[in-house]
Formats: sequence, C-alpha cells, structure tokens
Amino acid sequence: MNYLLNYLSVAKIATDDYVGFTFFVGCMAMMAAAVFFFFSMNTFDKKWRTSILVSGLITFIAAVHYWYMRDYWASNAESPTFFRYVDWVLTVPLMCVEFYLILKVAGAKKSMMWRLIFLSVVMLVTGYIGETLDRDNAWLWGLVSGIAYFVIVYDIWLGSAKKLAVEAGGAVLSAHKTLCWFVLVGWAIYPIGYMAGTPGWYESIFGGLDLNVIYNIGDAINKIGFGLVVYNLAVNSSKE
Ligand SMILES: *C/C=C(C)/C=C/C=C(C)/C=C/C1=C(C)CCCC1(C)C
Repeated sequence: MNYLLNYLSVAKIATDDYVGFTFFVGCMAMMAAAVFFFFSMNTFDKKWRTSILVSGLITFIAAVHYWYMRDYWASNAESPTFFRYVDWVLTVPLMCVEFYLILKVAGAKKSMMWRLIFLSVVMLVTGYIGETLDRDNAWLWGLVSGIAYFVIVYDIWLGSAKKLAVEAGGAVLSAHKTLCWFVLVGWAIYPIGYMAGTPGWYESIFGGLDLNVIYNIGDAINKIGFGLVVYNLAVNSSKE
C-alpha cells in the first residue's frame, strides 16, 4: 500500500489533518463548480454568457490553485501563502468584473470596474506584505487593507454601483444586492483568518483559529456563491 502511494506520489493525509481536508474538499468543490458553470454557459441568452464564463473562470482558477495548495500543504505542512495570494489577485478582480458585467445593462462604465479592481489589488497586496514581508507590522498592513475593503463595500452598497443597480431594477437589482451581502459578510471572513495567522494585539482573540481553514471556508462560500448568484440572475432574467 505504501509502495502504491509512493508510486502515485500521493502524500498521506492524516485523519486529524483538518487543514488538509479543507484543501482537498475545496479543490473538488471548485472543480465541480467550474464544470457546472462552463457547461451551463451556452444554455443562456448571449448577454449573460460572459458573466457565466467569468463565474467559471473564477472557480477554475481557484481549482488549479487549490490543487497546488493541497499538495503544498501535504508535502510541507506550511501555509501556501504565495499560491493563496496569486489565486486571490486573479480571482478577486474577476469578481469586480462580475459587478461591472451585470450592471452593464444599466450603462455601467469601465471606470467603475477599474476603480474596484484597483481597490481590490491594494487590499490584497497590503495583506500579502503583512502576512509575509513585514509580519511585525501585520496589524498596520491589515488596517490599510481593511480601508481598501471598506471603500469597495461603500462603492457597491452606496456609491455609483448602487445607483446603476437601482436604475436596472428587477432581477439585476436583486442579484446586485445579494452580491453586496457576499462582499460585506462573506469577505469579512478573510480578515478573521488574517488575524488568526499573524502576530498582533488581536492574537488572544483569534489566535486559536486556523488561518487556512478560515480562508478555505471563505473561498468556498464566496467563489461558488458569487457564481451561483450570477447563474441565478441569468435563469431569472431569461424567464422575465
Ligand atoms: C476568492 C477570494 C476572495 C473573495 C478573497 C477575498 C479576500 C479578502 C476580502 C481579504 C481581505 C483582507 C483584509 C480586509 C484585511 C487583512 C488582509 C486581507 C487581505 C486578508
């Protein structure tokens, strides 16, 4: 049996390795979601195809990164921070693109999309610095990251994106609202993971939690959830 495992070069996952388990299941979930979105794409009206394609790309990119992160964890028992942030820096801007795509019917401008993308990159780059290059000041980088996050929340809940959603009304407005909730509540999972995994005054509050488990749960909820909201929008507006 050991021989076979070595031959297939599959690292063992201990039965109490919860982190390894969430990487494994996360990988499968992302793969399944990507296949689902890609295959359903052509059943919808042209104007929704790009949105569903982007949902597929988000989960596909995540599936590939989870494949590597699962392996990295199994071989090194270390946080795959690099792969994690490469994944985020590709997928989070794509989630900003989703906002733009669904609001295009109400005349959303590319400038709104680029603003959200810029903010998301600031949020992620500062988070990466705090987690890796300058851990001593993790709280400070986390704060800067958090400010960028709040500006995103403001933009979509109350700013220009909100106005466009109201103009579009109907299924677009309700999808926009659901996505806003994902960003406000679903994305708030990440700072908790960050505080669980970096040194700082908050250590005594979040130190007992595991950064990777929290990030993996956040990713499953947000990436697959976001995609399903867009899928649901395409279904509903095709009925309208
Ligand atoms: C699919 C991946 C997603 C939706 C990742 C989202 C990540 C965040 C919203 C991360 C936010 C962070 C803060 C607000 C402060 C601490 C540092 C971060 C990067 C964990």
